Amino acid sequence: MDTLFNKLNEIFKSHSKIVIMAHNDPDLDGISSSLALNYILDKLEIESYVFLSKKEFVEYNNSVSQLLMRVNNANFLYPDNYKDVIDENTGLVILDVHQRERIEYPDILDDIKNVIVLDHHIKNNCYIRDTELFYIDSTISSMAEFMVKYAKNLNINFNTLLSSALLAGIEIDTNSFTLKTTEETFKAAAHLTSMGADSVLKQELLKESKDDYLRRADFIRSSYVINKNIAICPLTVLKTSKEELAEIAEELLKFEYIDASFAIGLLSENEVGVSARSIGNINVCDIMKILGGGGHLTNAACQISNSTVKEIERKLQKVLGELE
Ligand SMILES: [Mn+2]
Repeated sequence: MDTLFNKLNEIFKSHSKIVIMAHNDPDLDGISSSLALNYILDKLEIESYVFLSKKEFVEYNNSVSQLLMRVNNANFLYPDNYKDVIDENTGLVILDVHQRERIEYPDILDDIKNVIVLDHHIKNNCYIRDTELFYIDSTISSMAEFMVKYAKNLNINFNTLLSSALLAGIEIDTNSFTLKTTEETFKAAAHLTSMGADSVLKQELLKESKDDYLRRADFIRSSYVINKNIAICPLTVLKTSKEELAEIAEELLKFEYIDASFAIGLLSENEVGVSARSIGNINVCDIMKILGGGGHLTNAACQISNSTVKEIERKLQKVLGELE
C-alpha cells in the first residue's frame, strides 16, 4: 500500500488542483471518503474540491445530507461553477465507483482529462479508460477504510466529524462489520475511534428514513425461499437501483436458515439487475456467471439487457434447482 500512497502523493502534487467525485446517489462511504480526501489534500496544501451535482443538501439521502450540513471546512463544486475553477492541469479523482455512467456528473470527463480512479467494487467491463492511475481492490471493505490508511500513512489525523462519518461509511459498506470485513477493517475502525469517532454522531448519520425502510420491508415480505436456504426477492416496481438491490440481498442474509440471497429488479426500461450475497458456503459468483455476471464467492451481481424480472427469476430458479 505504501508504494501506492507515494504514487498518489506524487500525482496529486503534479496537478494545479484536484476535483473529487463519487458515484451518483452517493452514500456515506462515497461522501465521507470524498470529504476525507479533501481534508487530506488541504493538509498537503493542494487545492481540492468535492463535486456535488445538487446544491441543496436535503436532496441527498438522509445520511449524506446530515453529514453535508455538518461539514464547515470543505470546498464544494457544482455543475454551474466548476468550469470557472478547473484548468488544463486539474486532476479528477473518481472515488467508490469506476464506470463513467455511474459517476456523480459524467460530463466532467469531457472537461478534465487527468483522471485517477480509486475503487473497491468488483471490476466491471465498462470501466473508465485512459487514466493516470486506476486502482481497484475489492478486498478493501470501503473507500473509508482506504482513506483511513492513506491518512495514517501521511500522519494526518481526522477531526471528530470526519472520523465518525468514515466509521459510519465502513458500517454501511460492511453491513455493520459482517460483510467484506478483514483485520484491516477493524484496524481502520479502531484508528477512527482513537481519532475521536463519536458513537452518537455516527448513529445520527446512520439514521434512515422510515419510508425507505418500509419500502425495503415490503420487498422483503414478498421474498421466498427455495432449496431450504436460498432467498429470492423479485422487485415488482418500475425502477430500482443496484444499491437498493444490494441492500435487500444483504438484509435477507440476516434471516435464519438463509445462506444465500438474490434480489432481482428493473434498473432501467430494458435492463434487469440481480444482486447476490452469500454468508460464505454457497458460491454466488458461480451462479451469477451462468447469468452473465460475476463477482466474488460472497458478493456478486449481473445485469441483463432486454429481459424481464420474471424471465430472470425463472432462469435463476432453474439454475438453483439444478444445484440442489
Ligand atoms: Mn463504497
